[in-house]
Amino acid sequence: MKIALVGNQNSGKTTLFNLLTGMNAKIGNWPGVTIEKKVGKIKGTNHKIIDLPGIYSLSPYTIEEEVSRNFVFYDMPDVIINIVDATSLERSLYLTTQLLELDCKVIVALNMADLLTKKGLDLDVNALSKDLGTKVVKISALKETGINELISSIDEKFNDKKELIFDSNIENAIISINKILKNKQSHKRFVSVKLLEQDEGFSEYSNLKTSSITNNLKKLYDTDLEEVIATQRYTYIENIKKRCIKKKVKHEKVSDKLDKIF
Ligand SMILES: Nc1nc2c(ncn2[C@@H]2O[C@H](COP(=O)(O)OP(=O)(O)O)[C@@H](O)[C@H]2O)c(=O)[nH]1
Ligand SMILES: [Mg+2]
Repeated sequence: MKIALVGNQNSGKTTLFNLLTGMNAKIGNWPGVTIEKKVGKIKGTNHKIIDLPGIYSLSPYTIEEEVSRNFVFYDMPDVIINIVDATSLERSLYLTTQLLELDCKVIVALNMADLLTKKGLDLDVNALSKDLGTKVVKISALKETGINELISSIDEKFNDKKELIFDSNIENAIISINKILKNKQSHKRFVSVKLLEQDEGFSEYSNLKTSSITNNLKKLYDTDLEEVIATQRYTYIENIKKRCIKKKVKHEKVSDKLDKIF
């Protein structure tokens, strides 16, 4: 199987990649750019794993985002491991909502689990997994916890993936565009959203009919559709956060209080 490791910068991608592969990686560059490409094999399996450049979204604002998105879109990995810094869920889930729109199995690896308690946070993995409709595993790449569960989840089947549902105007436009796209087109939902966002990287999929759907939808909002869609992603993430993150009440030790005073 071909596994893509996708996540924000500093989410622990390199640490996890090295741990999974045991440092047996082939290091090169992505074609045409001086961005490091690392490919290895997950220890004890036949799964090939590719470390993708650190990114915050699948929108083409940086070369890293372009490389990563081309890979997940065109190279068709069997599984995406989306590594997420569990201590900054809000920033990370934006990318997750986009990855879930692809026709690809996504496993969310909640990394830095060891820091949650220190930060007085608790994360409800089951609630998050239910919300996203996909496998969520708490791990610490540094402390090497949760790694076996992560590896074995690669072979698990879980088909109840839930994409975020936009407002009904947008959802109806997605349905209309889906009908126009070629039957064998992969990642239909992702492509439809990109056409509504008028993302230039996907203009080859647009035609008069899809443009007219996009233009009609645009008239319903004051701001551009890319912004409307982004805002709805953030609202969705905000709601997930409320359900899944629990702040623990901190019982400060006397010594901690003294530390603050002096
Ligand atoms: N506490 C803690 N630190 C981690 C964990 N995973 C990675 N780190 C640290 O986070 C920093 C960024 O990790 P790195 O693997 O370079 O992230 P990358 O930019 O996504 O490749 C490094 O200092 C790592 O040691 C973890 O599970 N727990
Ligand atoms: Mg790295």
